[in-house]
Amino acid sequence: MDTEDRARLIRDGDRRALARAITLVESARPDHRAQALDLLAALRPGPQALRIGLSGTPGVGKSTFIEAFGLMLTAQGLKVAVLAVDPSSTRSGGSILGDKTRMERLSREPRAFIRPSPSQSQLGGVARRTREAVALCEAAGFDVVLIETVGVGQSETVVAELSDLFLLLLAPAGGDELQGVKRGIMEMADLILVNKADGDLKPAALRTVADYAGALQLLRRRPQDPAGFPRALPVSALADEGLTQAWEDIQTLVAWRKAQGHWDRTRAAQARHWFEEEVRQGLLAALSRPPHKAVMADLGDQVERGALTPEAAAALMLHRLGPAAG
Ligand SMILES: Nc1nc2c(ncn2[C@@H]2O[C@H](COP(=O)(O)OP(=O)(O)O)[C@@H](O)[C@H]2O)c(=O)[nH]1
Ligand SMILES: [Mg+2]
Repeated sequence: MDTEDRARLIRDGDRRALARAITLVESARPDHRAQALDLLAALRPGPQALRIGLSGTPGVGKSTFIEAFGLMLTAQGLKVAVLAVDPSSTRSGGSILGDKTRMERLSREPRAFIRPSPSQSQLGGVARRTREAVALCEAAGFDVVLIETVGVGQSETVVAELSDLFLLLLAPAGGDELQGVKRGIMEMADLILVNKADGDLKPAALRTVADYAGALQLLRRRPQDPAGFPRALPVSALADEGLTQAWEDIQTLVAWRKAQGHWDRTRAAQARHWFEEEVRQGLLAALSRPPHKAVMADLGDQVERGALTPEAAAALMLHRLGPAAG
């Protein structure tokens, strides 16, 4: 099948074609890579989805939230795609696969598309391919793309670079501590959702919301926020409570950011970021492929023998990569 056929099927919303295209962008084979680049280029410019990043530690209720939130959106007639950046997927064998059965109702919904995390060992690799999967979902006309990640520190930063909006899902705290959420992660959040605000946990959830609301006020004001944001609110994914409020807040933020030009500026800065990241990763990959791999090995040997200093050998290598690089 050629690029134009693939692109047309994806634009028409053919789910099989979309799934196959995501497999294509995840492939490391050079011929697949070339086809993937052609396809991504053929699909631009296209419609934009609202890309929502969602992070939280295991057990906080991400899958339950995505199912409830996704069903709320599809019930409104919106098309929702769910992707995952899961740095542990190689170890766990792809946890969202298990989640797909957990998100059973959403996966049966014709307006929803759920894609398990690609199995790659490197967070950087997973993230780059996920970014391309997001682009494919946008081209396929999804209104909302939810990008889930397990909170392990680094992956939130990556997901934030993929998203228009970043949601942090937390559980009610037992004591008065802020659950060890790192300041850097709090600073990325647009909405902090304290989940499990139901039953016995409700009072603790409301206290936690108040704690985080206070903590958010102490953070430096960000230019991309209207008054009152970022904010914390209680939700219950299980009881389907607070989700409408969360969606309203999201829409308020989006409308404001679009009107103020932040939306376009952020997307432009993200595009630049991913361009630079691709180049960095490409250079790194080139070092472990012919012809550079052998030169690296040879120079390394010389450094070991003391025939060259590390810095002199590095200068030689960089000069080989391109006279300006050194
Ligand atoms: N009480 C309560 N339990 C919840 C809620 N959301 C999720 N859970 C439960 O928390 C556990 C972990 O949920 P899951 O969605 O798998 O969390 P994930 O690991 O973040 O994807 C499950 O037993 C859920 O039933 C909620 O809103 N209220
Ligand atoms: Mg889960």
